[in-house]
Amino acid sequence: MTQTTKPKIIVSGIQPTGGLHLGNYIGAIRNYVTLQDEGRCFYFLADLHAITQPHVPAELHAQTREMAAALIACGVDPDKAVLFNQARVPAHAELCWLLNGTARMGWLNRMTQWKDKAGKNSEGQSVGLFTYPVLQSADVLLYQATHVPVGEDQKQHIELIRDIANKFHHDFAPDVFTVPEPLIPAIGARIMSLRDGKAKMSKSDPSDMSRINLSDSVDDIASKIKKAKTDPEPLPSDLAGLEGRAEARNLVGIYAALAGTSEADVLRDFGGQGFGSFKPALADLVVSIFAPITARFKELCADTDMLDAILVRGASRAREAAGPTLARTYEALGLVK
Ligand code: AQP
Repeated sequence: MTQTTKPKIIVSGIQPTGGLHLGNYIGAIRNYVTLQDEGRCFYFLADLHAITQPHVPAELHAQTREMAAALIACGVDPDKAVLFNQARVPAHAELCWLLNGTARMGWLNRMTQWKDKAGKNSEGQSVGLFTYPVLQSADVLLYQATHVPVGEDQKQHIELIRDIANKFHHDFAPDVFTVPEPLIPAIGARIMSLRDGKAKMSKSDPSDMSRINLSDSVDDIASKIKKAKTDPEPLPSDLAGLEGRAEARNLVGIYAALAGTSEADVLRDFGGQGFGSFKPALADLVVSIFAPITARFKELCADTDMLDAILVRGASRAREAAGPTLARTYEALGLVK
């Protein structure tokens, strides 16, 4: 089915494997909020993905609820978007299994996230970590998504979703799924660690100093930015001067993304100045955006009944929306008539 004839359907998820951080916010969640007024949105807490790595069962439910609070605090409106956790919608796991017959080992083997996470110990990883992108395909294809807002790290997985949908159409039946497009922000698509300009800012980084969390205090944010790794040179006046300076480029990119301006404009304002003056300005900007969200997040976290009710209602809406695609997939595979 061509997308031009269809209204926008937007689907994306976030793992409740830790707190929401600045990379998630700039790379994906800000976009979730904007897109709510542009189409039908399904935003989910990827708790089924979270169990592909070691986790503490007693903590997962609370973390899922907290991530729901974080999304709402950022501006996701559960009356506009369908907000739910995957585990309450069994169609995700079901469609994942059905698509396992179409996904190819070679495709999954090429995924850089798999290679990065498995490292030298691929034999010791869970099968779920390997087939993680097939579950992602199910997440997106179930709802006939036209667009998937994600950070740059997920671009390869969206390509894989497209490959799986196209192969399924070729092998079994046309037009069962919509082939989705990624929506990746022009600025801030890959926010890097504050400790290493070559590593992605991530919830799973063992160093808390590598990221700014939604739960951080104003002092934490100022201190993390003050201690962020940089080099001794002042900021250059143009983009060419950031060549080979990954940490400086990352901080300039964060500033530009949050100020809604370009990296070139940031350098026009701060070029020639040292990090001693740039870092406090960046910290003030981050605090001005995160502090109100953090305050709201803390209020929401206190109301667990309300958060559970939102997730139960979201799951019921998601189950209803997922039903027809799941049924068509069973039929196309010859499993039911
Ligand atoms: N550093 C980032 N810059 C821009 N976007 C990012 N995203 C994640 N990190 C960055 C985007 O946020 C959404 C949720 O992704 P996730 O739940 O996989 O987030 P994470 O922080 O990367 O989580 P983990 O558990 O720590 O996973 P790994 O180990 O993969 O890093 C996605 O849209 C993602 O693109």
